[in-house]
Amino acid sequence: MQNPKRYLITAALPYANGLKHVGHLAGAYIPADIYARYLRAQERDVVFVCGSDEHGTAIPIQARKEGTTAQAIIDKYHEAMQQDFADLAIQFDIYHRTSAPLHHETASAFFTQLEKAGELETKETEQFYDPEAQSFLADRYIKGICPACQSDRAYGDQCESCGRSLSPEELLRPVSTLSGATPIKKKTTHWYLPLGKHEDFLRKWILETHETDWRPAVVGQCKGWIDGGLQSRAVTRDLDWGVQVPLPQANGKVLYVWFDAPIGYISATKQWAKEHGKDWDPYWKDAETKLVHFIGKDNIVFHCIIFPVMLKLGGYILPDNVPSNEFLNLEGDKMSTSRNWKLDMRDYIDDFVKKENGGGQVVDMLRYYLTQIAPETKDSEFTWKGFQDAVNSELVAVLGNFVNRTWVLMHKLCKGKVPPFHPARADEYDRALTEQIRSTTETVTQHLERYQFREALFAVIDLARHGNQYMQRKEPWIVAKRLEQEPEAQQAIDNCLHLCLQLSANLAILGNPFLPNTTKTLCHLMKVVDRMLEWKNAGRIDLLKVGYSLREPQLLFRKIEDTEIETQLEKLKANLMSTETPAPAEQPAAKPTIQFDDFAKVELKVGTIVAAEKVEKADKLLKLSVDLGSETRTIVSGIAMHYAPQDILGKQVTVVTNLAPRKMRGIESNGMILMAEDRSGKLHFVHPDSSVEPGSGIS
Ligand code: B3M
Ligand code: ZN
Repeated sequence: MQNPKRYLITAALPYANGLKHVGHLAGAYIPADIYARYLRAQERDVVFVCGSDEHGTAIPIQARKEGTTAQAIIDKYHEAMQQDFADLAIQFDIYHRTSAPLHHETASAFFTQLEKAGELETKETEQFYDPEAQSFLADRYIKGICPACQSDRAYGDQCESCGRSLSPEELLRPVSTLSGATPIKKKTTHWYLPLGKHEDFLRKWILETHETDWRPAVVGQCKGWIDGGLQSRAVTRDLDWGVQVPLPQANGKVLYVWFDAPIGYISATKQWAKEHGKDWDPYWKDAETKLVHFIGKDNIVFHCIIFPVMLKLGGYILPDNVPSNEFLNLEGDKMSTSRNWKLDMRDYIDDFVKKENGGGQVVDMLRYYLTQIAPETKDSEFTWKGFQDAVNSELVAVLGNFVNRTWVLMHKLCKGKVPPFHPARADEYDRALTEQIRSTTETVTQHLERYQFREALFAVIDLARHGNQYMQRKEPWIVAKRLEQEPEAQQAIDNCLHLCLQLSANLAILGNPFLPNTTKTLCHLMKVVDRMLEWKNAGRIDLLKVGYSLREPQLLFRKIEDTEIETQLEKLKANLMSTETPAPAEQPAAKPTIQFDDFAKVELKVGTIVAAEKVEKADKLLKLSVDLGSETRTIVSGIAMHYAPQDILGKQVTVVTNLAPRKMRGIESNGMILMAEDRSGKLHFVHPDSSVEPGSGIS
């Protein structure tokens, strides 16, 4: 779209179920922020919206993990993510949340509109249901044995051990994670968005109109979906967390999180408009608005197929582009939350940003490196060595060095003032540099317009590199030695530093979308105000007025030391070790045969765990209270690495009740719980296949 009247920029709404890592940052937030900053510098009418995605099963699941409520989880992570983005200079115009009443109203009205227009279908299907908890079960709530790898860490959507995606039907011995009951199938009615009806529209819109301006990987994925046949998608769920379905017969059902989350972009815009006395409508309904969604590749189908159909049906505009990124790996391996192989934004903030006064330059270092390695066309990789190299050999040695040399020499040879330019003495180097400034402006602009952020950044650094080469050729410090015999040599010095200063001003403008803190420092050094940073000023060589006195030199960047990256690498490895499953247990040697009398000496009973807590300063131990019918016993058990206290309440277990008492960590343990150990070394309770009276004997 050429010269749109206004822009609406969105970045994927992160789930409020945990901190986000640098892969997320590189995938959506940094590119979106660069683009929004660039448009603002062009004085375009632009709104950049984001917010927390606070619905879906991910939230209550995290709540169970942390032993708290879903509300507490979203409050905690909404706050934390918002802070992390702010700390890394991601400048949203609004960071909203989908739990806000305005969002619930907006999403619910959207559903009603489609339902009233007859655009949704209902279907009755059989879904898994927990008869004990009296609740339908989302796939994630069903646990069982993986049919592929036999691990017991398999869920109804995916196996956590081998990564295979699963459907609940495939699980062996499925149980509900709510109650431990075996799920049954129960009929339920849901609302569906019939995507098949919109195939022609999608085909034309994506494969014809956007075949060349969208990234090939995005078009490719869309083509795959469309060619594969578009199935109707359920837009409601049986769940008690989310936006209520606004129909009386849908009591207890909520909108599917992927139905309500993208509507979050609209409600965020409404909230922003409200706070700024604006009208939100044209941003979503006027054809002259350019809508751009920044996302990671796992979100393509939702932003390019499902949401556009919803938008079309609702009478909204469609995205002009969906620049989606591939994944960012970390030190040779996929980033993973469950394996703790990741670098959270918060980790970087704590280890680098908070330790430094203001932290601006280390923020820009991360933004720089993540843009330089952005996975725009293929997966790429974050390595600490790569980070160190990018900082030391580019930011420090090229950009920082150029600015520092310019300022030092200008103070030494031009009395700290912008020297005049003497056209009569201009030479080919001056003309080449002037041309370089102009052409770089064009290159950077073109790349930004095409969402090629790494190329754009490369061109900016390359301009600084040209600055260094220019300085090296002109050698004003050598020319200065001739001044006594040849006073007019001052003109050559003036010309060189005049252009170097104008180049610095251009670097401030062109670098601003990527490195906003560095630009701030440059503005401080040049004693200029933000107005100078308007994009239309880029390419000019009269930005700093002759005779204007500038501040003393100040280093833009510091080096990253070897010890810093060593510390980070060690930290990563330590994190991984703390979560990695232990080496497979060795098969115990067979024990000698015993007589029945020997066995009969052991008293075994079924007990029910009624209380559980961690034992202080003992990683492996839980202190349990076990109901044995006639008595409740305290038993200390080495299962803390395998079970969280809140997850085992009510579980029935096998107890050796006549074992001599033993003290562990000062607590007397009266009995032992039998556990089965699997190949990976994980422990499992041994219990009756249906519930029995506590205290029942086992023989
Ligand atoms: N929360 C998924 C994700 O973070 C989802 C994005 C919603 S964008 C509307 O990958
Ligand atoms: Zn598996």
